[in-house]
Amino acid sequence: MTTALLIATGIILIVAVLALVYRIINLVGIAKEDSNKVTFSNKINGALFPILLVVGLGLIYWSYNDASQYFLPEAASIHGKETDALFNITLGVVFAAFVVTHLLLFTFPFFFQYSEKRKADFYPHNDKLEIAWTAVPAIVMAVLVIFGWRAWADITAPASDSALQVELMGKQFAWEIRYPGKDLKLGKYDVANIDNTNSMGIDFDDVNANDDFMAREIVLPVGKEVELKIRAIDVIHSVFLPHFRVKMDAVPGMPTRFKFTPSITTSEMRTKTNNPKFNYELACTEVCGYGHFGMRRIVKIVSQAEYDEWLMKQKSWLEKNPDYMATWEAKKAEKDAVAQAR
Ligand SMILES: [Cu+2]
Repeated sequence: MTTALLIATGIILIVAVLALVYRIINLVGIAKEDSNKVTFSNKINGALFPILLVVGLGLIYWSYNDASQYFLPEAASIHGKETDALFNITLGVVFAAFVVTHLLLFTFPFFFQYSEKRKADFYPHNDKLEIAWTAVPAIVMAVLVIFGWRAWADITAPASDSALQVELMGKQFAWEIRYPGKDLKLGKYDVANIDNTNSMGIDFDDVNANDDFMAREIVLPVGKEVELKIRAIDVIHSVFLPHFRVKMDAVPGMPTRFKFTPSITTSEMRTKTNNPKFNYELACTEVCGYGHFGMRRIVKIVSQAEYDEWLMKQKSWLEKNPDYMATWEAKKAEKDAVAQAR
């Protein structure tokens, strides 16, 4: 055992000494060479830069092209076209700057690679140049921000009085949808009224609520301004209507809103996308719990005539729950009794 260990240690030592000798011979060889001599690797490295530039730009083109199949179709709302234009302009400006800087960055090492005939210039400072490359991007960015801010101010401005109001309530894990009835006014609600039947907590003390109805899907007439009144009852959800470029958080205890005007009907979009099964959708875009994926509702954009027809068929919540008002009155009487006893 001891002999075997000694032999192994000896072999390792001999190999280590041989490796060291080889390394020393190598280093002596390098030291002997003329340090100013430019080797062929100078040219190879110089050429690799433009090659990398072409390959890199080619890969960018490929990845954009390959991903484009997943891009959303054209915006189906009026403000959506504006936000898309802002996005594309910003992308264009940033991409142009990216291409110009990378063309310079990757071609300079090729054109200005080391040459014995040339001497490097020392250029430490230039005020005008520094002012220019600080001011130009600052101005461009400021213009982009101002246009974006103006668009956002327009989009989030209060809806007009004639806007169609629709209420969306997020809960784990579904969307509840409420429409005003013929009076075009949504009734009040109170979370204290929420029970197994009255899932949105509609307050029937408010007469405006009497003809309100709940829908399984969102149906909207094309070209009509819609005001979404958004709330949540448990955790933060988020109203996402990607085709209309709408995204607004649904926050418990803090109602939010969003207005938009759909501009392309579902059937027109089916033709445009060449997909007869195409549907607009409402999704939750807040990871709100284990059933988050199920928070999807179909959105139908139809002509005014089709919308009117759909509206005629809808039954108010009270019509669908005829016994509810008796319960409501009983509950109210109970509440009043408790209040009086105090
Ligand atoms: Cu959610």
